Amino acid sequence: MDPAERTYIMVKPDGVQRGLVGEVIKRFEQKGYKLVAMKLAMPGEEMLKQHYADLSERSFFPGLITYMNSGPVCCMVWEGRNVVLEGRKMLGATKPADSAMGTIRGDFCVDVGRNVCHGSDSVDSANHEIGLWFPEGIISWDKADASWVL
Ligand code: RTP
Repeated sequence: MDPAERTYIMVKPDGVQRGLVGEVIKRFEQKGYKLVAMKLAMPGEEMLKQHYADLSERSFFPGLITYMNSGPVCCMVWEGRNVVLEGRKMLGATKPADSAMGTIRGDFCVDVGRNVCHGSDSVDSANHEIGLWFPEGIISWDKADASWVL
């Protein structure tokens, strides 16, 4: 278990439009994870097709790309122990009907085609997605001794 494990979390266009960026950030911060990169982006179709390349043969793929291309997304990288698996748990199951209450999808959506957020499903895909969405690189920082905020 790598304490510096990283995952790629993205608030999808419906989440940005509904003002849920802060909610997603709040949950990851409160859990104890560290934000190491964040930006708002209008990625365009080509980028989205690369991100979802493994789903290109699925019947819902065209609709997925149209939805993902309908507005800005908020791209983030979070760091911490077991953050890939724990992050997926915090998002909830892909289908909101299967998502437990208390998860982001369980609490905030009803439609698999508008399911608010994305999270990497393995350490390998996290590394791939972080490289895809943050080609400029990301920062590293240490949590300071908190005495200066008291
Ligand atoms: P994501 O990549 O967005 O985190 O989602 P996931 O791993 O939980 O699920 P995945 O199977 O990779 O599906 C990617 C996204 O495609 C949309 N989807 N629509 N209409 C449908 O039946 C359907 N199935 C999947 C969802 O937005 C899902 O998150």
